[in-house]
Amino acid sequence: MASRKLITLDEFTIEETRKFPKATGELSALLRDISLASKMINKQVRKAGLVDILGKHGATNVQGEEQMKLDVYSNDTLISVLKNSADCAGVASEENDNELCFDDSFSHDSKYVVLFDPLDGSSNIDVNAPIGTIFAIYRRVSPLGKPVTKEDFLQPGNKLMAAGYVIYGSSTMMVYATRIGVNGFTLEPSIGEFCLSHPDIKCPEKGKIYSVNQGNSAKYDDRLLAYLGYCMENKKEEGRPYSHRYIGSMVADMHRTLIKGGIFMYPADSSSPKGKLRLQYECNPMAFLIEAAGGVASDGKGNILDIIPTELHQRTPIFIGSKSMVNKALEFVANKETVV
Ligand code: P6P
Repeated sequence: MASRKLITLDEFTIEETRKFPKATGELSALLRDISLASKMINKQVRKAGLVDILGKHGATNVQGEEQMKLDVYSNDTLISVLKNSADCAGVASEENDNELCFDDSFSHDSKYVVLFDPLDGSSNIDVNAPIGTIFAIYRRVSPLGKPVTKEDFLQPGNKLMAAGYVIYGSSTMMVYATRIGVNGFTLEPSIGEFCLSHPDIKCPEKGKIYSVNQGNSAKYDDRLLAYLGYCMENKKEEGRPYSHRYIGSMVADMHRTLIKGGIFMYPADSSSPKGKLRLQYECNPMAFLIEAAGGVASDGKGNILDIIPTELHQRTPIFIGSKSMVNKALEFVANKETVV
């Protein structure tokens, strides 16, 4: 029996474009550019232990975090590919202090800007744990024909056009959301193509896994500790507590949450009053994606996607995943009934 036809990312995005007569194909082309950069990153990630690319770069980024060599390579690769893209007017990265407004005539007429964390979870690189690239695509708000401005990068998550991640794990997958849904593509190394493997992903309404760095518990407030206590108590209807899983790489913890259901949290604590994770290139893209899959994302008070950004690298607490689990957490943390 003939094997099922593989649908490549290129074929899929072209088909999706055809569904919208007014679509120009620029967003699809941008997604393909990001997939190209991720394949180049994947090539280095897969052999990191064999060449002198592992280990520290010797510099620190705007976050004050020690840069790993793969961080720098990944960042440089994404910037280079997107700068040469006909569809990207500028980028902002976790690794760069400020946004990069591409100043050439082509880019002046490009409609989109891309924000990214080029290699999230990089502290896991030298222990071979899953790491990933997170990206967010906005339509620019500044006028065409000129360089983009800071405002183009400070839009709320509810203005996103597309967002997603590439996870470099047991396989390499690209998962992205547009306003019409979430689809996952697995890299087929023998042909060098991302192929549709997880069409129309939905985040289960309920789950049994909670994901948080409990090592921070001494810094949590009483409401959050009460919720963690709830997670650890036997659930009468199931006769067992939730399971706890924490990889320490947002992309990996979020991919499991998306596929299996559950809740991922990086709350505020006494030493990080705004949480650790960054709004514009970690929390917003993941919130956009999880909501497109039927889940929810909150900062503990309201919807992550409604936060109006004021700084490019600002942080936010995050509670994200299966709707019923996030709302249960918010009953404890926000002391309100169903918040999102
Ligand atoms: P902690 C990785 O450094 C990261 O930015 C996210 O990928 C991850 O979810 C989080 O930080 C882990 O932080 O404090 O638990 O090590």
